[in-house]
Amino acid sequence: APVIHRADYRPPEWLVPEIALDFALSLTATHVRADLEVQRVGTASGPLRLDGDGIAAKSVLIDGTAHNDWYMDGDSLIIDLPGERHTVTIETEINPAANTQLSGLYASGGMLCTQCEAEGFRRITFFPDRPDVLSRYTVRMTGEKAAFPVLLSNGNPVASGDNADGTHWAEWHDPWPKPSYLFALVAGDLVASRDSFTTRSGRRVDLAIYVRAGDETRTGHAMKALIDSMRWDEDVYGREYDLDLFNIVAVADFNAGAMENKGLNVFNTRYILADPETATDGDYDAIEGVVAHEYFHNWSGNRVTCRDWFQLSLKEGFTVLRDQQFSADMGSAPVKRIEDVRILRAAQFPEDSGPLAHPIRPDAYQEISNFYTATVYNKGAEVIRMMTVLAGPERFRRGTDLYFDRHDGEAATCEDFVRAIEDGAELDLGQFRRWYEQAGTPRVTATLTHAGDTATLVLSQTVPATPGQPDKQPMVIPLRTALFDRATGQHRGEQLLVLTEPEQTFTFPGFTAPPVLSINRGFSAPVAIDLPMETADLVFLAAHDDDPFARYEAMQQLMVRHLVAAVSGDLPDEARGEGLAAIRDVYASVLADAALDDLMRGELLILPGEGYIAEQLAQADPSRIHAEREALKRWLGSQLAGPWQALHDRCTAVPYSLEAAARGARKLKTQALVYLAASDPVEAARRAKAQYDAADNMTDRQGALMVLAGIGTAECDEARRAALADFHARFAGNALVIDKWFSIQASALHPDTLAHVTALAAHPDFTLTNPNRVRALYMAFAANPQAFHAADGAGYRMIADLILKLDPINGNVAARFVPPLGRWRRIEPTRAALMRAELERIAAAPGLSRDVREQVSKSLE
Ligand code: HT7
Ligand code: ZN
Repeated sequence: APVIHRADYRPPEWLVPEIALDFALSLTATHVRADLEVQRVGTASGPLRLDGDGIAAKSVLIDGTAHNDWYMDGDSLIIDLPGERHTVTIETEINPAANTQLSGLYASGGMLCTQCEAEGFRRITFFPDRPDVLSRYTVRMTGEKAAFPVLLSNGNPVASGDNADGTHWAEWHDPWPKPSYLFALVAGDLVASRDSFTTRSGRRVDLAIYVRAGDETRTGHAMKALIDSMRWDEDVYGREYDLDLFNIVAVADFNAGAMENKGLNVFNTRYILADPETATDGDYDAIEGVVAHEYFHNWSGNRVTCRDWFQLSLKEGFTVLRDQQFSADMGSAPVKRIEDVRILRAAQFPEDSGPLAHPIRPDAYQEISNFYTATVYNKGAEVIRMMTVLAGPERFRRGTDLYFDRHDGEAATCEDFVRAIEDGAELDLGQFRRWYEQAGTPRVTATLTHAGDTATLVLSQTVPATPGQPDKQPMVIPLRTALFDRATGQHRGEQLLVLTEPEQTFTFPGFTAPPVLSINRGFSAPVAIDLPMETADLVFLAAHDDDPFARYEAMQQLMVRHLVAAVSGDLPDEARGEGLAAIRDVYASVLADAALDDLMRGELLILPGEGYIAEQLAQADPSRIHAEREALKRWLGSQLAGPWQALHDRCTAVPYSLEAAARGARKLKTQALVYLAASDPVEAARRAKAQYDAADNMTDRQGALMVLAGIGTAECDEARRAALADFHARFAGNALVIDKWFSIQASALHPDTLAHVTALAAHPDFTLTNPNRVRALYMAFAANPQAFHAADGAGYRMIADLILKLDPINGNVAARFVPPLGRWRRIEPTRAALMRAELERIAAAPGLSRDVREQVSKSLE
């Protein structure tokens, strides 16, 4: 496949200021007529090039007359045009029901909907399908009134009517010029939940969430999130909504989470529908975050869009930061920060250290869909967050105001964003730009020494080599730092240390005794810190640090160090005993600390993930990591059995509500079961069954089922099977909950998980055509280390088989399963060979999608 390079960007030679689309809708044969007002740019002399993908032109008219002066160049339609402005009319016919890729116009449960980002519009009609061509859209849809009573597109409805033949039509107009990736159309039998929001300048905005009949009772949380987001974006970023209506549609078949089409966001049902019986607290949080994210794109993405897809992080990194800040303001900011860092470490750090590593602004791609990554999204957000750390909130806001003012209505670049922050916040970001250029997670080594009354901190940094980038330059790394006085348990104020050189020394006078270093507080920079620290000092920070993230981090470090030493065979019995005791004592004090709220307590009591432990090792043995982590869990379960049981009892008494205290209790309730299950499965199964049977909400029910599903003890098997059967029967027909049923089993600790997943793939409820169901079973499985890394390679084979089977159906989703196999270089040699062999088997298959081919070939390089 051709490689597209950022350096090759050329501005368009033709613009399309206006487009009128006319759809004659049908599930199997939708007829599309597109009228493009095209305009030559300056003195450009080339022909008009229109992108297409899998479509054929039934007719081409130029200025109203049939024309033969066009030809196909691969998938592109090329027209030689004599003048400066013309009207080009093209007719195409598409089959939405056959569109299993879910890109372009497709059918989902009898409705029609679109997904155009990144390059789906060219599957509907021929067009310069690139984000720097902005057009005003007028859209007319005609369809059977019975099948498609609701007809929606971007902007405002302008006219509608009935025809004598049982069809009806509607016309929509979007006043805001937009790139084709933000076009949307929805036609179906849907009902709306409605509300309204009045903007700060007094504009009343009608809000509607369209769902299938019966689901409208589960839209309240999404609607609240939308209204909260609209208010928050006015308050925090000064951004007001700009149309008279804002529509959301929930669709069951969707490749991603949601899509920010102008005025018509389309959502995966998973990020809209919730009620206490069917959605967990985590689901509620995800809905709030995704609704906000898509809404915030109205400014960061739509009003200011991207010049080209290499600039994707311009809208995604910034919008992720904005949704993270919003969720922090809506709930617990420290807990949100810890969760976001956990996601970054679990999803992005491995990307940065693997064969698919790329900068947040990539330099080249074959298939852009493969670049909707944790790097572009989550590391992109961290990079802009560092600007907020360097500038402070007021100056940063001046920068974003300038950015929106300067580039409103434009297709901008990451460089435009950085320059606006520099100018608005009065900040020099010269060297900082390397964060956009260099891939890889920087490593900072910190050494603290003490002599006389001075503490000296030496910081050095390295950025690891990544594919195509063997040599790296030093980064700007802002590290919020504090030095604690052991005697008082206090520090004298936090300092921001900005590391810019390969090595720098900072001195701190006035310490008569060696202080304890707390560094990268709040995770102010997305780096790994190497800091040789005494266990006692980590215990000190875990107990005393006033920065909640740093406290969490001290606990994580305590456990990571112990586990890394244990799996490396580097832990003599005595040290193992001391390490375990220290961890137990810190756990005991966290369990007993009355000053902690339960949501935060829950964070402090989370064991480091197996993937994160593996990241610390040059080559990991997943079975050793799993065994050692389970051993630690068992130790904590047995040593603290009484406190865990007391905690479970206390939290069980808290009634259901969405308040933080009740949510904290639910989080801890299942955590207590997890630790108990490791040490006393029979008692844990008894408690889990009781929790399951008494559950009046999905958080408790799912937590209990997850624990039961993981217990392999024979005497608990009947309870495990009964609960799984009950869950399936109770929620039959509710697709989102049946997804949970699949993923609970695929992520279970149970020793027979691989066989269970094989059986589940043949279950009548399983289908490869619904991405949520595929992810529920197989993403959960690929993220389950002991099952995926089965010593005989059966887990790798299962994922490779899936990729090969799914690829012809949906290459975009299939490609998402390659990265777990692509980590082979960081796994012990026997498994690495098995993983590589599966990648080679995929690579040898004929007719692979561009998506899978790019990921597999890079993973083998
Ligand atoms: N901007 C949206 C991206 C998206 C997407 C990308 C590739 C394939 C399917 C897709 N659906 C939505 C989502 C977002 O970041 O808001
Ligand atoms: Zn986004």
